[in-house]
Amino acid sequence: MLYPRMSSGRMVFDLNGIWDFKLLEKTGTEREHAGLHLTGGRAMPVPSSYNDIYPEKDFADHVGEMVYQRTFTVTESMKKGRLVLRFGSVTHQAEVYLNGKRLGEHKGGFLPFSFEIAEQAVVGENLLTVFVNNIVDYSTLPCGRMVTEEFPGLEPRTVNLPNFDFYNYTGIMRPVWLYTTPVVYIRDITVSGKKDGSFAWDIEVSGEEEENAEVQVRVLEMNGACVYEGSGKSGSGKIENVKLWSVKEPNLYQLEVRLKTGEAIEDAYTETFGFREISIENCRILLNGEPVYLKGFGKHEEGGTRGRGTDLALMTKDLGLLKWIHANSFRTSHYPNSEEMMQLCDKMGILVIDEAPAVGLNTGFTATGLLGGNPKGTWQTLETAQHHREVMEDLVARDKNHPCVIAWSVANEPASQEEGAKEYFEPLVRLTKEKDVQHRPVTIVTYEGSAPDTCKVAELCDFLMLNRYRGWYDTEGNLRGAAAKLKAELEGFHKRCPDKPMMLGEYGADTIAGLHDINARLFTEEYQTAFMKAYGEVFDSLPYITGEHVWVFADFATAENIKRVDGNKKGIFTRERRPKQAAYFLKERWENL
Ligand code: GCB
Repeated sequence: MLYPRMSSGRMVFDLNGIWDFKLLEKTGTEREHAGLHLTGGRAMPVPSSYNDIYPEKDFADHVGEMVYQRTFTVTESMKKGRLVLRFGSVTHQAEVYLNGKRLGEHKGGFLPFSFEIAEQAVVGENLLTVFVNNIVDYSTLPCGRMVTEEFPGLEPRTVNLPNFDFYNYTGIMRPVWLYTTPVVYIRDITVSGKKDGSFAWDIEVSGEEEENAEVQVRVLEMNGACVYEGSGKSGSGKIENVKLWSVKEPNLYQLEVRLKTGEAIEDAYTETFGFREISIENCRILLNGEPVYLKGFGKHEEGGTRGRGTDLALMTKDLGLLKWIHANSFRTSHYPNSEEMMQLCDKMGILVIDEAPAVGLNTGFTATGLLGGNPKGTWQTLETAQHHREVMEDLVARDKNHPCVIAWSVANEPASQEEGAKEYFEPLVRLTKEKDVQHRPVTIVTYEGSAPDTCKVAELCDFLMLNRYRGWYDTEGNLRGAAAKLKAELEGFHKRCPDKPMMLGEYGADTIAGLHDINARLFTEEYQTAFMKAYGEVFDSLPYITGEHVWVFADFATAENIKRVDGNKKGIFTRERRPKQAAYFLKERWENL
């Protein structure tokens, strides 16, 4: 799905700003009032998570539905071609109405969706109403559970328990746009470049008389110089002396696409891409033929007040800090990040492991600890398979052209040791590879419960990504023992899959900024540094380790839980992006790696 951009064939209108907002007491209600102006609504910024905008706890932690509303104006000329209403993401489900008429719905909180509205929109003022639902259950991604809470003397009530620790931020969290295209238009562009300068494009054209439309393409350097001209809906070419995209020199190119019927230019769109190759050979991930050791983090897209709402300043600052600490990569844990973030990573030379919002796929486990198992089994209980397929397709469709994306992560910490895991993931891995013309490596990030002799998915992965918390959730305070356990597990996986690159996807210790001790005690900055050092020594002793992603880039908000002191504090930076002591240790380690 193309990002909304202005061109000679397209206009883009910004629907961000202050909307009207109200929580709904009951889900599925108020639809009959969708065509009326909200009364008693509160001001709500878009894009933003709604939760931290006002001070009341019940407001922030509301489970169920809420309604967002605004008006916008449409002119006669905007209705001449296609008029598209596009949401960057609405978390987790949206049902959209225009002037009281239902346009449709979308499930899944971290990918874009759109509606064609030229027919429903009127010239003049239009009323847009969006019902948003934040419930996570065994059919959604991420997963959660509905449980009935019972206390003496109180009416039972249903509560929603996410199966993940990050706070369940909700709302219209990414930009909303209205854009126009001609009736015959560029529906999609796929473009990729290789390290020898060759490249291929594939343009999907839709609309009236699409068979008569001709496509012209040009490849431009970022300074605007044209280095290639060609034509056809699909084709390939080669550029001499191509400047490759890399971490140090993230050179980008643009594919300018023009759609003509007869002499008239109908539609035009310019897509950014890069020339680079990702491959795997002898336990190594190669970027442009050279081994690359991945240094970086699992990273949430969040901060104070705006929650997970798109914030260009914060995103750019985060990537600046990644460069400062000599990281070269991160994983978009545990959901696709915004399109703007992917654009920034292309520009700044950051390698991205692009993760689906598939976290919590483990019915025997919750964010607060073991549930005591589920006799039926995770893969016999979850109803996510079809939705997971749609999400993988949409994720690849959205991010396929980004040179920064070097791999796909299909899920984080599923019940990969349970019977049925292989059968669940095999078709998903296959589908992801089929949909990606670059055939990027695919992984499934696994947890401690999935050991070298029990994991059912290791062979499905192109590289292994393991999350380990030895020295924190077990062996706590005992880094000597933790390092020994870690090393034995890594050796076990290497023995099982001797040709696969292996990296840590998470390891970390909660650390209260400013808490110090003469000895490296739990929760102190000294312990976090000692923890990073102990893990680093293990990695350095095993030549087949191909990367280290620390958990986590910055402290982040979680649901309330006695294991979390005002959120998850495993950040190497605080939530305000100030470095903890371990940041200086990692900066030095990574500079020299
Ligand atoms: C994990 C999860 C991550 C949590 C982390 C923790 O294994 O993948 O989402 O935040 O552990 O700190 O417990």
